[in-house]
Amino acid sequence: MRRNPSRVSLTEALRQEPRAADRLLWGRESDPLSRRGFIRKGGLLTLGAALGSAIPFARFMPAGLIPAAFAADNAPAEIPGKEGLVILNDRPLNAETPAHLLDDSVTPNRYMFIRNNGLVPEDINPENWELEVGGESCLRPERFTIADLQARFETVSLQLQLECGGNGRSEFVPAASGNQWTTGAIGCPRFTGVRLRDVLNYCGVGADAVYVGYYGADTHLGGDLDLDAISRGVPVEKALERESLIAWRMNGEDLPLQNGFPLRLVCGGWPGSVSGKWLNRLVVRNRVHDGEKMAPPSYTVPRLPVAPGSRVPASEMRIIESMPVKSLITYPRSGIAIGQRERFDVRGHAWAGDDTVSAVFLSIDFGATWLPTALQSPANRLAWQDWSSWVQFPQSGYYEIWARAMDAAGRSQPMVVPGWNPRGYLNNACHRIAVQVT
Ligand SMILES: Nc1nc2c(c(=O)[nH]1)N[C@H]1C(S)=C(S)[C@@H](COP(=O)(O)O)O[C@H]1N2
Ligand SMILES: [Mo]
Repeated sequence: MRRNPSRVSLTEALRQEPRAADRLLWGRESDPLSRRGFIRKGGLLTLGAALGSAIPFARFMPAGLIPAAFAADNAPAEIPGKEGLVILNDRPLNAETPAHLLDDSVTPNRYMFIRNNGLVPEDINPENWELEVGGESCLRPERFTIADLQARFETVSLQLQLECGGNGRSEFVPAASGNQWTTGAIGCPRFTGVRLRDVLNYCGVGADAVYVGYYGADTHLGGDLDLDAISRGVPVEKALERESLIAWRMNGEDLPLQNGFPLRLVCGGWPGSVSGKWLNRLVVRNRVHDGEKMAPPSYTVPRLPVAPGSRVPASEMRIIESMPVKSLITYPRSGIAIGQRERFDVRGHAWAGDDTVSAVFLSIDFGATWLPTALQSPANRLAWQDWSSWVQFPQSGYYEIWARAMDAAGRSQPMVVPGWNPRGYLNNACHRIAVQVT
C-alpha cells in the first residue's frame, strides 16, 4: 500500500487510499457521501489551485468525483499500422484509442483499438486461408477459401460498432482484474464481407441449432497448441441477422493484422469478444457453445445486482449479450484551454448495442442541467450515431463537459459507474472531459 498519494495519479490514489486522496483534493478528511454541502472554502481553493482556475459550478460537483482533468495520460506507443494508441499490455497486445482520436464518423484503421487474448498468428497467406464450417447442428459441413466466399455469396459493406465488454473497467472499485481500459476500447469502422447467414444457410442450420461458435488461428499465451486463446460465439438468432458478417476488409483495405487479417467475424452491438479474429472455423452447436472464455467469470455478469467485491457463483452469472447505451465526446480533447464568450463546438458518437440511440444530452455544470444535442441516424443498423452541439461558458474557470445518451427504450447512461461485477464489464457511465476557460 502506497503511503504518499501525491506520488501516484489521483485516480490511483483514490482507489488505494480514498481518505488520503480525498484530503489531498479537498483539504480536509471527510466522508465522501456526506461531503456535499460541507466543502470548506479552503478545500475548494486547494482544488481550484490544483486545476489552475476556479470552478464556477463547484456547488453542483458530486461528492467523490475526481476532476476529469486528472485522468491518467499514458504515453502513446508504436504499433505497425496504428497511430496514437495507448498500450495497456504488450503480451498479449492490448491498446486503446484516446477519445479525441475517435472523432471521425467512420473509425480509420489506424485508430481501431486492439484486444488480443493470445498471440497473433504468423506467416499468414490469405490465398490459401480456409474457413471450415461444421459442428453437430451443421447439415452440410464445408470448407471455403476467401475466394470461394467472394464467388459464392453477395458481398456487403456495413459500418459496425465493436466495443470490448471490458471497456471502462478501470473505473470499478474495488478494481477488477483485466486490461484497465478507460474509454478507448470502441470503434466503428466499415467492414466488407459476406453475411454470416448466407454461409450458414448454404451449409444448412439444423432445427436443433442453438449457438454458432468461432475458432481463430491465434495461439494460447502459454504456448500449448491444444489450447485456444478464445473461442466464443453468438446464439443462432444473432448469427442469422442481416448485419452479422464474415469480413475481409476494413474501410476498403485488408483487415489490419492486429484486427484479424485475413478474415474475421463481426457481430456488432455485442461485446467485441463475440467477433472472432483470424477466423478459420465456425461450429453450429446444439447447445450454448462451450469454447474458451464462454464460461463464467469470462464475459458474464451477475444476473442480479451484487455488493462491490462480492464473490458470485457461476450459476448466478449470465452471458453478456447486447451492450448498454453509451457515448463519447471526441471533440474537444479533454484538458483543452479556450477563451471565454466563444460559442464552442462539442461532438461525438453514441451507440446502444442492438438498439438505437434516441437522444444525447450535454451538461457543463456537473449534471445539474442538460442540453439536447443534434443526433444523426446511424449509417446502418448497429453503427454508432454522430451527435453535435455547442456550449457557452458563463465565466472563466474549470469546467467539465459531460455527455449522456438514452436508447430507444428510454434507458439512460448513469452518471456514476453502474453495477459492480467481478470482471468489470459494462461500465457505461457518462464520458466527462475537462475544459479550462480563460
Ligand atoms: N481469435 C480471436 N478473436 C478475438 C479476440 C482474440 O483474442 N482472438 N479478442 C476478442 C475481443 S475480447 C475483442 S474486444 C475483439 C477486439 O477486436 P479488435 O482487436 O479488432 O478491436 O476481438 C475479439 N475477437
Ligand atoms: Mo473484449
